[in-house]
Amino acid sequence: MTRTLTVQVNDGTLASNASTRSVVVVPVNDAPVLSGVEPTTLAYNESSGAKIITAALAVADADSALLASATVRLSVNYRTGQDVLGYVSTATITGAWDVATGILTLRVRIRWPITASHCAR
Ligand SMILES: [Ca+2]
Repeated sequence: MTRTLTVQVNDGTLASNASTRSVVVVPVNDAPVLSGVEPTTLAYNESSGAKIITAALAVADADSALLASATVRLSVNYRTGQDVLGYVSTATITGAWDVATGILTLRVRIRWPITASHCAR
């Protein structure tokens, strides 16, 4: 996006001519911003099946309305063989659960629009 700077001086009585210069601002790729995950503790009864982790997740990206990938990680007290993260499969989303690290990675064949409908379970 081009911006125009205008410079003008004044001697205390009269103003000079105005001189301008155009400035082309080259955008950079800003990181997406994640918000909305509920701050309250989620109660889960052992062996009670899948449970949605968040219904309020929001993502914003100043550069694009499309995402390429996401990760969900059991970051504290992950128990190998007991804890599992899953996702809702679609025609465009693939997922990989890494049992060793407790990380669910979601990737897309076609970048998907940013919505909260792809929450981990
Ligand atoms: Ca971006």
